[in-house]
Amino acid sequence: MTDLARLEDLPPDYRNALTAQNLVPLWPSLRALLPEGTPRPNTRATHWSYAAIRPLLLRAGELTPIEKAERRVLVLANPGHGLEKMQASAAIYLGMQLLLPGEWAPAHRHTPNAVRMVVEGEGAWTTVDGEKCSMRRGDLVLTPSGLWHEHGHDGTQPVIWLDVLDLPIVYYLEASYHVNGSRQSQRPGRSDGVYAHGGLLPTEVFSRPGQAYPMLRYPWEQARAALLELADAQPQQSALQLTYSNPETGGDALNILGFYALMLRPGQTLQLPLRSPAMVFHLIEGGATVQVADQQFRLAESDTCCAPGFSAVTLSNNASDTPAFLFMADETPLHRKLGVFEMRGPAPASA
Ligand code: GTQ
Repeated sequence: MTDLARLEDLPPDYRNALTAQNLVPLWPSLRALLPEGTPRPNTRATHWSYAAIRPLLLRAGELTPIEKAERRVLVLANPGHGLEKMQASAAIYLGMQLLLPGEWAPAHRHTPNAVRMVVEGEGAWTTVDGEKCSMRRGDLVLTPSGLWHEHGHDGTQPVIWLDVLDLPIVYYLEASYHVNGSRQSQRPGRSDGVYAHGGLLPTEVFSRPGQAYPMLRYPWEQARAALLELADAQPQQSALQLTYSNPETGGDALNILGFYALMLRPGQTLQLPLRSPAMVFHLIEGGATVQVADQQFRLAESDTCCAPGFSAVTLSNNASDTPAFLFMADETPLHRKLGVFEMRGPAPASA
């Protein structure tokens, strides 16, 4: 590939004349903008240990009252983007949020979509669009773009959850903002049992349900049971993965990021295909190793890691007698909608 001329190859008076007119020559930056063959992501494969996060988050609980934080969150920032950018990948934001007993994180709504993956503690809830969603370990709760949400805690121990937002991409689009609100009146959770049976869709006879986001809470006990049943029913199948979906449309649960629950059989190693979107892995149960290109992350329960797009990812269950359960988030819905989604190579064989 031909080396292109550099900025310094141009005479200073010419460069100054360009700058004065808000003009920039393309060719010195062309290779960086359009690298050969594959992108050169800033996103770096990164591992965040829950054992390291937890005491720092609890200390934040002592240092900063909820009234002074609104959301008491430590952001899992990718050093490849610069920590101050507070992003895990181009489109994914990750944060660990702490709510102490009796605390209330007040109602607001914002343009970025969020989900919560509950990590620890009992008794917290998130009210989304008036619907009270209880939060138990492994549950996924959606707070889609524009819907009011607030968090409360009636239990006795700290509650911690992982926030996954599409904040970086919405911010980049200059479309990120929030509106504060007052305490919502609460209806009991509607979605817990309503969509619990795959293929059987509750049907309104007299009116259309009309809700863009009909299911807001995905209980872990249902996802876990579904994975175990899938493993039983499909003994030959290597990739045991469920997509958190909108049960009315069958499409992704949210518009920008995708969310999945994955099970590794005892002793299983699963090589994922090379794909364009960046991914996040969070270990719900068991022990797993995530290999991203030449880096290896041994995840303990509640650990989180990320992989840039187009990287070779291999997941292994560290245990030979028990399954491992992972929560995954990725940028697939966004890439598909934008027409830049790619998957390279054949579907991998699995040990
Ligand atoms: O709980 O509403 O991690 O608004 C970042 C922004 C959590 C939340 C975050 C938020 C929230």
